[in-house]
Amino acid sequence: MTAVRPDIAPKQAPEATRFPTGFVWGAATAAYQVEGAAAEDGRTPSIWDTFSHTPGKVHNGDTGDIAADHYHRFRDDVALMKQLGLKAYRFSISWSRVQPTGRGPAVERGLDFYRKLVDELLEAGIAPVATLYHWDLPQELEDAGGWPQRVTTDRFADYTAIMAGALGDRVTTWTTFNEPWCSAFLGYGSGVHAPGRTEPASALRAAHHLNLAHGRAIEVLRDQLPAGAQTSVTLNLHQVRPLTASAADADAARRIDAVGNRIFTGPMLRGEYPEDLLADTAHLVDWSKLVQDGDLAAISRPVDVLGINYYTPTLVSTPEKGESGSGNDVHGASEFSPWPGSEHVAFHLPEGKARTAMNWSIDPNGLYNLLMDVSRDHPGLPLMVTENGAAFDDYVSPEGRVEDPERIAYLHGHLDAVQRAVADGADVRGYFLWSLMDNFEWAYGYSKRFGTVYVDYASQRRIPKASAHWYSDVIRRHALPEAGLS
Ligand code: IFM
Repeated sequence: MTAVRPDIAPKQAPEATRFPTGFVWGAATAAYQVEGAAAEDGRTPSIWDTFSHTPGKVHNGDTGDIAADHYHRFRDDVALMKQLGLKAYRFSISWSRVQPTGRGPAVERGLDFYRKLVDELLEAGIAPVATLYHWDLPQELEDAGGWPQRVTTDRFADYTAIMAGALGDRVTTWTTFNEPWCSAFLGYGSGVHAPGRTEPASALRAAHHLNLAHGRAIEVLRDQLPAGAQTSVTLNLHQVRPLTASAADADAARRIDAVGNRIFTGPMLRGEYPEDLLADTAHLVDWSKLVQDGDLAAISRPVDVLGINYYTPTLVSTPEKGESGSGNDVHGASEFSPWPGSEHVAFHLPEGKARTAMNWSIDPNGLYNLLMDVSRDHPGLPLMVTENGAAFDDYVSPEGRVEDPERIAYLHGHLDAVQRAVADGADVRGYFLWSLMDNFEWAYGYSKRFGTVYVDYASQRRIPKASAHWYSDVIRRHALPEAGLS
């Protein structure tokens, strides 16, 4: 065996700190958050256009009308992605851009935008990862009842067929839904998201129909996509922890796990709704009528990859006497609970942990535990971290730079957690940073910056933050630098 002379050995990270071969490095965005061009080329309003234009719903009255103008600047954005060395780009499709009324024939100009975006990505050597639905239901479908109505699943199946027909020859990774929990429970429960309804029963009905629409879309994708295409769904699984070791707090955690996580993983990955969820919510919906014959078989059609979004853990207890049932829920202020059947659960922020600009506590171990828990509960299911990142109060220095050491530390900690989970047996295939660039952060408008690229909204100038250079270096090495170094 030839000895390697240390003085001429390539400067490579040691094997243990490298990521698995084929590990995908990406960044993510979503249509309403970045595209803009809200009324161009035939696009009609989605529920988020209506919601953001309703006074008092979004911070500062911000809307996605222009956003980061990705619709017009996608070529430059792809060039930037290439410069940063990204291997994959996760974007979502605006349903009302391609099928303005949510039914009927597609608008070619809308489809063309996505065709051009995908071609540009492929040309740059970046894999497109398409999400069919990231919260922007065509307003006409909401007017007809929205996700609480079963018929919306028919519309989603038709829309999926249109998109598979238009992009199936060039997009190999498809995600049905992004975070259906938010669509159901923030949209129809607490009402802090579009369409802003505060109807606990409708939220549960929406959750079932989102599940069903997912299963039906998987069937359509499987029928239409070439062999080898990958299907997936992305869930924001809550890493729920009880505040104390008491039985009461354990029960609070169980309730939130049921209505936050197992309401999706149960039917999707096991073909059943959890008994405790059905019992906790029986006063709100008649599940025996809501779930029809064949629904569970449809919902549980296998996916190739499970996407996991993680930002912060969820710490819960039973409320002290006199304490309100919501407390520090990270999902935004509302007098209505997003957690039907779990109204009497209190939420807490852990003591002594650093927080992001969202006031979310920073806890990379939550990601490690989540990946390990899902691997244990669903062995053999490949995982992908489809979102992870942090908002901080970034600004441009007089020298024109954006220094974001807290974001670098956040990303380092969470990528280290991914690596530890992989070392301990979790089959994690990739990581998508949220977000490629600053964008419309829903009810917070433009006040929260999650991007690794800074967007000066007045000029639409892009400035890669220090974290973008750091991430680029991680991708190039396929490994993390020593802690603290960048
Ligand atoms: O911006 C959102 C994204 O749209 C969905 N996941 C969480 C992100 C940060 O809040």
